[in-house]
Amino acid sequence: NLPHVAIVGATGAVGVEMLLCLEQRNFPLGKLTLLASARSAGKRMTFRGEEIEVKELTHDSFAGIDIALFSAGGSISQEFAPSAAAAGAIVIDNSSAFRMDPDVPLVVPEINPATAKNPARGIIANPNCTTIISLMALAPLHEAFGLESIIASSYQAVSGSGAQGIIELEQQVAAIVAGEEVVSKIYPRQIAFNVIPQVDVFTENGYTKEEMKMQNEGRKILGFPELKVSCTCVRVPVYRSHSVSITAKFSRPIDADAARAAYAGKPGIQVVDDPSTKLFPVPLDTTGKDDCLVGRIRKNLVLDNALDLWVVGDQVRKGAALNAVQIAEIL
Ligand code: 2RA
Repeated sequence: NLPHVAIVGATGAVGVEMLLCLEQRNFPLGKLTLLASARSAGKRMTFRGEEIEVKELTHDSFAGIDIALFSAGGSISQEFAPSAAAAGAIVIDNSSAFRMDPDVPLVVPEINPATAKNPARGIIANPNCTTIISLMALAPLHEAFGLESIIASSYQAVSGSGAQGIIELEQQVAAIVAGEEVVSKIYPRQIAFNVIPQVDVFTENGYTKEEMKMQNEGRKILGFPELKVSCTCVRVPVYRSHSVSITAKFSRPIDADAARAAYAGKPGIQVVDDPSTKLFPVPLDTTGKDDCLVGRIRKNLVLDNALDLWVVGDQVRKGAALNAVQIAEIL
């Protein structure tokens, strides 16, 4: 008997992509239930040629559900994930609500798949998109050369703020072209033709929550509490893919050729790197695609045993929806 799957937050940017991934990957499911806020209930979405009506999320929505994919924000996950688990579902939560809970596995299927088995609380957490995309490029190198530290700057798409982020960028560009007033609702400054060095709120050490996720989640996923990370997360006027510029220091000597060799055969990551032909990854290459792309691989000029690289990935897909569906495939 095939599993009954639910998507919580089905009408959001990630929820829509989860449905697409389930369909495109021909996920073996018997029934699909779509859940969202009262505001979205009643909408109809298409899955495998069949129209499905979105139902309002309640604590009683999970009877008979085997796997519940959540992507409706941290507070919805905090409130409803325990009810879903209590009803017998395994929850795969895309929010940050449970990621650092010691009883909740934090999983990137290409890196630590075994941790997804038999989750103690019936909840598995999907890591932050910037962390997933960065680790897709770093995990193969960690395995071969022993990662010690990461210094990174991210260039994050507006889709990271959900559908509203995309709308804000579009509306601002249109206003500028029309010579009209530019309105910023979800960002502290204008995002069109600008970059904003703030993603999520600032914490007491001067880093934002988003920047600390790279360290905290990276340590947990790699099972490596000593990993050192310093990160600057920047919002850029790009629709869907995040890019990350990384300086990684290793305990063993490394060079570009050795790094390229370490990627050979690794799933989910492809090397796109030939500066002589202007070949390097850009956000437009990865949008809508499964794989992350890594390029600009070169020895760092300041630190020993260090490598600089540039990795790009679709933050809605591999950064969220696809990673969650791949965890469901493990189950
Ligand atoms: C962002 N990584 O880009 C966060 C959440 N998706 O806003």
